Amino acid sequence: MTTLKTFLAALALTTLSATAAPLAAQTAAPPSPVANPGAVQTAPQGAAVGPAVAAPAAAGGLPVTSAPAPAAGPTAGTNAGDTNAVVTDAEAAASAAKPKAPPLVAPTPGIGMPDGRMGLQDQFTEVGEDARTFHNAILMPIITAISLLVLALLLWVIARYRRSANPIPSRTSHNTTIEVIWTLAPVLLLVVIAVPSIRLLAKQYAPPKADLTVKVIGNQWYWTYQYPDNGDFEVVSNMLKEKNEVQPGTRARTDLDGPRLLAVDERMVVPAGAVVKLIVTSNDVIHSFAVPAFWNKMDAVPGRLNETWFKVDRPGVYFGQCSELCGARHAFMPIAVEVVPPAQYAAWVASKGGTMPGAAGAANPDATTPASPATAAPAAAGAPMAVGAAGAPSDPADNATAAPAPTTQGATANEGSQTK
Ligand SMILES: [Cu+2]
Repeated sequence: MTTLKTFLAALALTTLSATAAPLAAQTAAPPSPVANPGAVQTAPQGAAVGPAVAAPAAAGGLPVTSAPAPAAGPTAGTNAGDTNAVVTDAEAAASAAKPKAPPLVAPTPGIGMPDGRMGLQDQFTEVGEDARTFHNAILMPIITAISLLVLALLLWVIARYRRSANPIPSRTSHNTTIEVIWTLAPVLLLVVIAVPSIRLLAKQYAPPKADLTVKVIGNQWYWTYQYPDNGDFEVVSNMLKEKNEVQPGTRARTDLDGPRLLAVDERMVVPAGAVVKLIVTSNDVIHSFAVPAFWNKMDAVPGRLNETWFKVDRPGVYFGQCSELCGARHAFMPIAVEVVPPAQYAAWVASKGGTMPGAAGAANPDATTPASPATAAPAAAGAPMAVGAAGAPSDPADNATAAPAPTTQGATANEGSQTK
């Protein structure tokens, strides 16, 4: 156990040294004496995060995510799962044997992806349905009618008032009746459009109480998804390349993964029928999280938490793309959301080293509330050790270790899931 902690601390410090002061790396060199305070210090931070530490206290596992720097890129992110296992207070062997992930859900052609048809994609959220109806039944007919009316008027003027047919032009400059009509008609039309438009807008920004919160983070050029309600594990999602683009033996895209340029190695998985709250932010530049079949499009802005939501009842895979020009590989950071039955979601969470809230874990996937009381336990356990560590003069390693913590904290401290 102590060896594991030492190893973890060394790992954390080495990772950090890439971004933090080089001094940190030097301090990490003497193995146990310095490394241990580092390990001790990461623990209370994890405790401060809350739900991340809390649930496992009861469950026996301890997936603390404070160790890896989430901003450090795909490799660090991918390691997160393993590192979590190492931190576990229970036997390392037990956590090493994570349950296998449930099989991939195969995408349905034409659903949740473009398929050559004109118009909007089929919608799978209530907001999407409303928006699609609004577009197809109200906006398009009005736009078409106005365009045809203007075209007809133009043609009529061109034909009727051409010079050969109308040698002496009228000198009329005012006509009160027609002026009132062409002022009032557009106003009325806009009012008619405004009513369903504002209703739809309000619906998008008035989410029901969330069953699950996922923090979506844009990176150049991939997405990470954090699950604060399920032990705060993180999934790093990269586009899958074609078979002829990768080294032999490397995973390439198959039809089971999805269409070319949309398939990813790790999907965002959510339970069907649950209200999923997305907290959208970015690590570097502005991205945009967009899934057309859900009617979701939300900017991912560094330093800002944007919120959107969806609730999808139909299990399946739905694809989207980054929709804000974000750099060289903007076109190659697709989004894949896999909606699965709740039981399969639980299996997936377990395969990622996460935890389901509550004993049954089915009725309410929102972990925050049940987890919160447990937060006290690790904090209390960690406190004396933390004091001991703090008693030692703070060295550069302290600062270095503290640096990455805020990144994970943002995901868990949302009020919506706490009030649940
Ligand atoms: Cu982007």
